[in-house]
Amino acid sequence: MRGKLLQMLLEHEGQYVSGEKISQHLGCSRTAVWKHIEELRKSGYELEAAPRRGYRIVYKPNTISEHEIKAELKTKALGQEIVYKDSLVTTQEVAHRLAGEGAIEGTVVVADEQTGGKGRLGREWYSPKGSGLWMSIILKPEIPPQQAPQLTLLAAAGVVRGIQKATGLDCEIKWPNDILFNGKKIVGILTEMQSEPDRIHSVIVGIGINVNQRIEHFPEELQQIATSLAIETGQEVSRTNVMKQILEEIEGLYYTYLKKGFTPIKEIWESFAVSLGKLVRARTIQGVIEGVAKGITDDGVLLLEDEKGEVHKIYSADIEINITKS
Ligand code: BT5
Repeated sequence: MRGKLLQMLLEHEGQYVSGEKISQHLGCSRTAVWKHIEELRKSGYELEAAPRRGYRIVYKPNTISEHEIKAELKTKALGQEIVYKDSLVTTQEVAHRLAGEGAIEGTVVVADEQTGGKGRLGREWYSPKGSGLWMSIILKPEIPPQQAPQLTLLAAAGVVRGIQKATGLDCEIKWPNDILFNGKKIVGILTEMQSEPDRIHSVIVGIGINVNQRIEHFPEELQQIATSLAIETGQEVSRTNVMKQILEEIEGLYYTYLKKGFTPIKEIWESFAVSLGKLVRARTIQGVIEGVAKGITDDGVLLLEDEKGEVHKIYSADIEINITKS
């Protein structure tokens, strides 16, 4: 009920909506409407009430509101189903469970805080309360499992575009999954899948975005390497808007991908890639390889050309840029 009321007020943002219209829409009494308005006020919304004119929103708190997002989101699938929780261990786990239970494609799990946010290879993702965007998108593409890494690159390109729209910041991508601003990590992406050898059940694209943290809010070990949208823009950023823009951009790229394949996505990705053409150091499980990043293959594999002109295919690694030859 409260959600429906909020959605109605948001759809008429800036205008008054009469108590009568609201009570008709919600199918409840005017007194019940007033009670729901009070509840919205308690959760941080500022609502103006004018005699004979009705109610209107004058201030929205910087929370992640599924109703706010849905009122503004222009997508067919992504985010049309949103599962929001104040706190989760990790949104990935919940998304995996929901995908297994038949959640529709595009379902997004989002939390205000993660107590056990996951990075790659068992690493931790720092996900404090109230300042970031921690979300997992469920996709069900009909592609062979070996092509799933392409979706990490697709998501990264969508995130860069979404951040550009929401804040004007031009971020860069460091292969495969880091999004950087001025060399500092602002977003991390973790793609996991549920599959059989020849068929994908679902791909869970986990995206963690530092939105409103200040530098002193990061643990010491991250202060030199991490940043947030608020630090870089110098102002508080609406998490709802960032989420909306990113979901719209990823969906646009995803439909292009399903129709035309990876080539157009690859071109967009390459236009944001920071490492291409540079001497980089790749730390893989097999060892360290240094070389010039030549590009990525159609499977999203990084190509490194070493001093001897030999080209190495890098499937998974951590990349260091701006290195001096060792
Ligand atoms: C990643 O791993 O960058 C993937 C992060 C994915 C997080 C999202 S949030 C929603 C969803 N639910 C989850 O539980 N996870 C996903 P990786 O490339 O392994 O980078 C991890 C490393 O980044 C850590 O070892 C730290 O050095 C650094 N790091 C941790 N938290 C960070 C933060 N908030 N901002 C910047 N860097 C961070």
